[in-house]
Amino acid sequence: MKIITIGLITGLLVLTAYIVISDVTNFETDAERINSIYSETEIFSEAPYSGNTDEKAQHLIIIAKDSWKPGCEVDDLCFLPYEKTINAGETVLFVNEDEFEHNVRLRGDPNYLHFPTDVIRQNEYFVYKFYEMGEYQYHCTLHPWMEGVINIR
Ligand SMILES: [Cu+2]
Repeated sequence: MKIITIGLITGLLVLTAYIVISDVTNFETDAERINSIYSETEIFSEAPYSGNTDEKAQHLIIIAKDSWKPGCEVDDLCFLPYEKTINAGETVLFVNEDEFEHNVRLRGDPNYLHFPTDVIRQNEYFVYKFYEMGEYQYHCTLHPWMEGVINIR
């Protein structure tokens, strides 16, 4: 009985440690990915006329590969991650890892994240700074199944 209890406690500790470490790793991966997007200038470039800030991005949203095909919405995998919560005044980098062009527009609002005529081509990115609190539902008008949410708190 004692051995089983010790075994269970050890198992729980290992599991907790794994969850904590993988969380931290994910966070670092996000920041590292932003850095590599900025530094790999032979691959990634800033989309012309997009974004609203020259500041460095703090958060990352990826326009997923093959999101031009219907189906990514089934598991909310068109924009990665589908939902993100950030603080007011923070910046988000949107990068297109799909081979087709996309846009990112706010839903049900004349506001936009970038100009309607503007598109983000493969490996292009733009940075947007969110000032006002609220829930921002956005989508791609070229592929209406592509949806995502940003919560500003
Ligand atoms: Cu699209």
